[in-house]
Amino acid sequence: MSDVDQLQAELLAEVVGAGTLDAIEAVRVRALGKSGSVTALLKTLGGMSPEERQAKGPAFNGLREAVSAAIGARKAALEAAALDARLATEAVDVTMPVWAGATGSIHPISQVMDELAEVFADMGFAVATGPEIEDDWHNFTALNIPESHPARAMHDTFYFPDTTDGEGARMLLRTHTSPVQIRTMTSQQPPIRIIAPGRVYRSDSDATHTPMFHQIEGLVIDRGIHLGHLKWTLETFLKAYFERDDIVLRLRPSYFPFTEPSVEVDVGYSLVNGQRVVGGSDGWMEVLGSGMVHPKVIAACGLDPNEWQGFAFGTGVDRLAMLKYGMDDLRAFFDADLLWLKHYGFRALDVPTLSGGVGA
Ligand code: 2NL
Repeated sequence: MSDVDQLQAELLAEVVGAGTLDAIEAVRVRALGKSGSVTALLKTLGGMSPEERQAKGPAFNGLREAVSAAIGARKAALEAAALDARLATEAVDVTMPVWAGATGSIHPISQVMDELAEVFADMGFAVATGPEIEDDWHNFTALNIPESHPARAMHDTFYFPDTTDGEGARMLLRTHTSPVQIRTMTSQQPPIRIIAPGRVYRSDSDATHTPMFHQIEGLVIDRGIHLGHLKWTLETFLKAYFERDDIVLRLRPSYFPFTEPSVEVDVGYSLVNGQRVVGGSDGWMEVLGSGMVHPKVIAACGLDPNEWQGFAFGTGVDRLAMLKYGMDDLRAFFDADLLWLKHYGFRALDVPTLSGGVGA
């Protein structure tokens, strides 16, 4: 066996014997480091005659490559084994019962969304969801929002710089959850009763606006639907959500491109220690926007507006949460302040139910 073969056999045996990442690194330094055995051998090429170098060079380089490859493979195997061992110690059995002493809490927005789903489920509404990245048609055109409408202006809508739909219109972050209802109307036959809660985005940021916020919209499509159904539904919803019977509504004429007629819904409030509390009749505050679905919107979804009518409504989940739980700063919702979360968060095992009280 030549000296080179001898050295290679020794080094490969050391590689195989290295049982830890530290050990394999030590082998690498001993063989390929600045004063390593293979490095020393390669350095001798410099002092050789061209003929000798031509004879020995390939063998020396072959040695270096073989040792280097073996070290690389051993290192990868040791790393994979280390990762497996770590994953095994960090494994979580998701089928284990929840530990009642858990310190995390449910964010008020999640809690309120659960409460809303519960209240509307009791009235026969299903929860619908859809994409947050939308196309122009579902977010605007189908909703009778013309090209010139301010809601389409650049300062309100976040557009993707170069992702477009089939028509060449830029994709966008949905500015409301209405596209979810459009998608429901184009894919399901009426009667339809849905709520669409979720994240929406507008390029707006100050004390009362965050660029991402939460909205809930509702939609009913059936035969013979009128404003009376809308008023009853909203009154029943607000009484259940705020857990008070003294809820009084006031409907004011308004304008939305997607509803006709459109109505702004105010609710009576009372003053408790200088704070507005929903219920009573010390004054009015606006809580919802709503109206009868515009015939053009129904037609855009492929339904005959002479046969099908409906109502829709929308409001901010963040605002509903603040009104019910007495928070006064919208920005706190997104600050991830542990003290705030501890104070306003909800216990993980308190699932809202109508029988147990939705805000329990
Ligand atoms: C508000 C007002 C509203 C709707 C949302 C809607 C959806 C479809 C058709 C017709 Cl698919 N209307 N949604 C209607 C009226 C008001 O929201 O103040 N939102 C924050």
